[in-house]
Amino acid sequence: MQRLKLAIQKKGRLSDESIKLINECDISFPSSTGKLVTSAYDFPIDILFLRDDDIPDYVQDGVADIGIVGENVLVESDKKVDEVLKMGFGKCRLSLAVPRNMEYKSVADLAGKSIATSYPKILQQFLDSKNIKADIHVISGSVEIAPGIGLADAICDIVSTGSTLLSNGLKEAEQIFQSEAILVKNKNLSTEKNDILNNLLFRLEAVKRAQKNKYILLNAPNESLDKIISLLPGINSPTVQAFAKEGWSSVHSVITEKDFWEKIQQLKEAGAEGILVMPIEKLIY
Ligand code: PRT
Ligand code: ZN
Repeated sequence: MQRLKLAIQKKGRLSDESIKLINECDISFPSSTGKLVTSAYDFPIDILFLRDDDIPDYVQDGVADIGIVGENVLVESDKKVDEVLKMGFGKCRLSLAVPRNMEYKSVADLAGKSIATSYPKILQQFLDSKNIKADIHVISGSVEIAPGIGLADAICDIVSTGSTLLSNGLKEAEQIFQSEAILVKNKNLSTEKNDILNNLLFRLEAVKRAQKNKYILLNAPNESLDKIISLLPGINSPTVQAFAKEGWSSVHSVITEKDFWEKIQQLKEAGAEGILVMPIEKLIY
């Protein structure tokens, strides 16, 4: 039987979340043996631990069948792979930043300037789209120090909280690309490997959906049941059970994290009591 080869980052910002998500799909493998490849015990996948920059290349060439990588790295690499699923972690943006004391009104202020970056392709595309000509200096790390040491007038780098820019005397001027971790696959997977991938996706989607939803259990006075049910669409409709105490019912449903606190407030105002909210492990429609 074939096994699907999944590439994840060996050590870095995407490693822990990638491993956590795989484990939450009830797929386990020996932890940090220092090996480059390891086999899952209970699912037909082998896991390859790689540098993130190598993942698009390995997936394109079929050394790995699928991989989890930042969209920033994927787009910059320009490799031919299929995008399968956004993973919901590793969120960041690629931004242009300039010295704090530089007057910056628009991207036109960067014309003729030098910009240091590790993302020359994405930056060039952005500048072309704005019809701006600038000098791109490719450097592989510590991009944020370039203006301070006189290497460049501006930088284009990954920003998450913005504190690295701040501590290097820079300010964010333009956000040019939004990124998160993404699952990619080789374009020519065998039918058997595609079946394993679909099985994995089924689990991943159930876990991701569960993370976005909560199970809610509450007591409702019968006279408010209609109002409370209208607030709780559930997967189909909420489950309502008669309560031992006369005139009351127990209501079970699923609510999304998005409008969670607003919903709880509305439910309380409608007369709900004893509201219990619980995490969901898997959610399958
Ligand atoms: O060794 P390897 O090559 O595998 O790892 P790496 O050092 O190239 O990458 P790593 O682990 O730093 O990042 C992996 C991926 O995480 C990136 O490709 C992004 O998709 C994503 N990611 C999410 C980030 C950040 N957030 C992030 N904040 N990647 C880098 N940063 C850096 C950024 O370069 C800057 O130095 O963090 C700093 C900015 O952070 P703030 O919070 O101060 O704004
Ligand atoms: Zn890297």
